[in-house]
Amino acid sequence: MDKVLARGSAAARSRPRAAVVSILAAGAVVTATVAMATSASAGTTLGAAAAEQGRYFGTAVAVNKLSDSTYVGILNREFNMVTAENEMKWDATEPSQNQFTFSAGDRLVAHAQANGMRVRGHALAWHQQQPGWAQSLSGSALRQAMVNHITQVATHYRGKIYAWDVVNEAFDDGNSGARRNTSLERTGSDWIEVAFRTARAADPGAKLCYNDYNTDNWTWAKTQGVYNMVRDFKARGVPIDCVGFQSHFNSGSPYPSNYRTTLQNFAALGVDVQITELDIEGSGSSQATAYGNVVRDCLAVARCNGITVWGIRDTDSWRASGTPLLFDGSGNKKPAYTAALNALNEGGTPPPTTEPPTSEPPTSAPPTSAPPTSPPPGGACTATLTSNQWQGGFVTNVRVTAGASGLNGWTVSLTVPSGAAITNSWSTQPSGTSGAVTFRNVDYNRQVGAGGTTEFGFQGTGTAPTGTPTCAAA
Ligand code: 9MR
Repeated sequence: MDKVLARGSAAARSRPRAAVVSILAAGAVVTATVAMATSASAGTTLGAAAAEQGRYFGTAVAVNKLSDSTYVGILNREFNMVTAENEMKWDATEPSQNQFTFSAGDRLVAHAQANGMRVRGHALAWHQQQPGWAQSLSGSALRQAMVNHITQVATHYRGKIYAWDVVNEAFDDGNSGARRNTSLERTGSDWIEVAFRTARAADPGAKLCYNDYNTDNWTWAKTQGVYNMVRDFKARGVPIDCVGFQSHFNSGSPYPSNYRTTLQNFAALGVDVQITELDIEGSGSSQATAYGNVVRDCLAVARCNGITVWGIRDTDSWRASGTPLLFDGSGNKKPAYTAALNALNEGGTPPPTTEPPTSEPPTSAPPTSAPPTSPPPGGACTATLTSNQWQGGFVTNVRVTAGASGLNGWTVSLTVPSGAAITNSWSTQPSGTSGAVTFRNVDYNRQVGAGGTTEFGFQGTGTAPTGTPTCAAA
């Protein structure tokens, strides 16, 4: 069988190394190389503009606000990634030991899936927002409770989470650069790597992130402390895929001019970087400038996957009095919104498009003719698949290329192999989960200019689909 080199999209690129190795061992199907979508058109929403750059734009969501029509209107129009502001935390999901309640988190996942959004999971292990019973534990009882919690929650959401904040805020503020002294830390200093290994075993398809605040300024001791931990984890093979920079900025912790340097230096360790809880206190043009700077810094770093703001309207914010978000209390766009959108549309460095070779090249004969460089004349669109397969599951990215007339709505049809099932999808609405499935555009990727491209994806159990799907104008 052919050897595989999974490469291409940001999703394929960032699959855990172990997953790539298992495909190689299994000798699965060859995947195609895909450059990221960059079309000339400007996105008119945050999500669409970020997608043009191969990134996402997300927000924290408070699930009880999903009945607020203004809130949901902005959410569905602007964002293509969501984080549960509180609903997936330890106190919310395991209020009594080993009794799990997932209903609120499940509501958010369902809303995301129905609207073509992805989900960041937040947060598996953290010293705050622990249920009372966990606060009273220590030592091996707490360690075991943490491992069980991570296993149960990550297993429940397996296949539905783009990235998990596995460990949150484990470093001290101040000048020590040391780890925070918490009951989790006192279970043994290996607790963070145990948390990552546990999460990997429970959901091998999710990117696993370390997430913290006040790690934005490269010169700060806390930043250096986290950097040294990530470098050590990469050197020792601890399964970490990404670092989340919360980026809660205010006068005490302002946007630092070396922010881009921080993102670049972490990415150079071989992890993705994500801006996970962005809010910037202030108003008017100074706030707008800072938002624009953050967006430009992310776009300048190939491995910066995307940006999540910590709420929608100022009144939704945990720091409401600081008016730190992109929409005012009535849901109107602020100057900060326009600055962020414009910065997205300026473009930046595309995400990585190739994976460095990890094994011998494919043994199969190369194609006998060059692949088409443009869609066939008269065809409305073409679609290509890039998949990454691991034992028991897969992620597939689909690239849609418009023909000479452009697209105002599209569908892609393919057959999911027997025994396989789709568990999650993004930037699309699938007609089903198995057998013959048709994927329809969502609002923000309906229009594709002539020769332009857009991407969507899905994750599933079993074997990834292969071949060339059918693409049609809707
Ligand atoms: O926004 C969250 C707020 O509703 C909660 O009361 C608070 C409790 O700790 O947590 C807030 O979210 C935090 C996030 O989970 C981790 N980073 C800091 C965020 C703001 O405090």
